[in-house]
Amino acid sequence: MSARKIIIDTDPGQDDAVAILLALASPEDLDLLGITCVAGNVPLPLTSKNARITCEAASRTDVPVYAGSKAPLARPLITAEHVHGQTGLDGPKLWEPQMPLAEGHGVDFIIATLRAQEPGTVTLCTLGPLTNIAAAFNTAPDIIERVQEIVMMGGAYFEVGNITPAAEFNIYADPEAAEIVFRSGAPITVMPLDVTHKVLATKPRVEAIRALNTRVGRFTAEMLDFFERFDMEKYGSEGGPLHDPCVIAWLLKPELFSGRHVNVEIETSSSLTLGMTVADWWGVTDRKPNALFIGDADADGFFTLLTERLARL
Ligand SMILES: [Ca+2]
Repeated sequence: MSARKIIIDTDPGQDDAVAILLALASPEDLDLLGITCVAGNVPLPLTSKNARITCEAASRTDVPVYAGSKAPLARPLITAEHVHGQTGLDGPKLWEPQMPLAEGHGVDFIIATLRAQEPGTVTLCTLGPLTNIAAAFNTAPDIIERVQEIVMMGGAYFEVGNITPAAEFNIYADPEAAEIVFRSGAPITVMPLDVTHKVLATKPRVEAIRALNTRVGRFTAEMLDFFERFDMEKYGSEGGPLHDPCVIAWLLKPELFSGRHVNVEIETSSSLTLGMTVADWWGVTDRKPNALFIGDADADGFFTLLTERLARL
């Protein structure tokens, strides 16, 4: 089987960077056509810089990195420096990337790629707010049916929220974009907080990555050293949740995960619950399922996969 073609849409973010590295470490499984950046964890100039730093850390400057949307569709930008640090990638010593941004807008790259490739052969991996994907669907509705699948980190049901009591950051940051994507009809797999909060970068797991004793191993461990502080203080958990790499791990080893096909609607108006992913987990409505909503993961299997793959870089 040939490698599955993917575009990673992202707002790095330490966990985004780990997801990108995992994809770059898996060329026989995943053909990374390009990376499109969006404002999210930090503003666009930083996310588009951090994506290039990550590619350079893996010596993969051949992957085109595009800047995309600098603000949500209909709202002011909110960011999460309180989680990720001022750079978005706090932890390792960072450098000014040498590789330039690819020319053109990330949204145009998504549209052009979906039109150029055979229908049903490109998967969109979304690791940040859904602004770029919704903008592409709005501008070029013909591409929606050409999408093989959207695999996203976003939302929550049992874990409810992390940026507000009711909402997960990626959905809350651009709920109108999320609504467009969930109503698009494209096949969607969701990695909500319900699963990512089970995939914790505990000390022994981080030390196993550091012990690879490679540039990528040290870079990753130093990011995770910083990243875990916030969640350990906030939740008292054993380590930071590796949200975004779940998206890539699912493409590599879906047997590590389990979930349900359910209906997911996005709250876009209530000030109290804005950005909530209203997932019909218990099937109490007759609303049509529109997403595979993941609920559980084999965390040890996930970290074994991640560590083995990072060792290749
Ligand atoms: Ca992210």
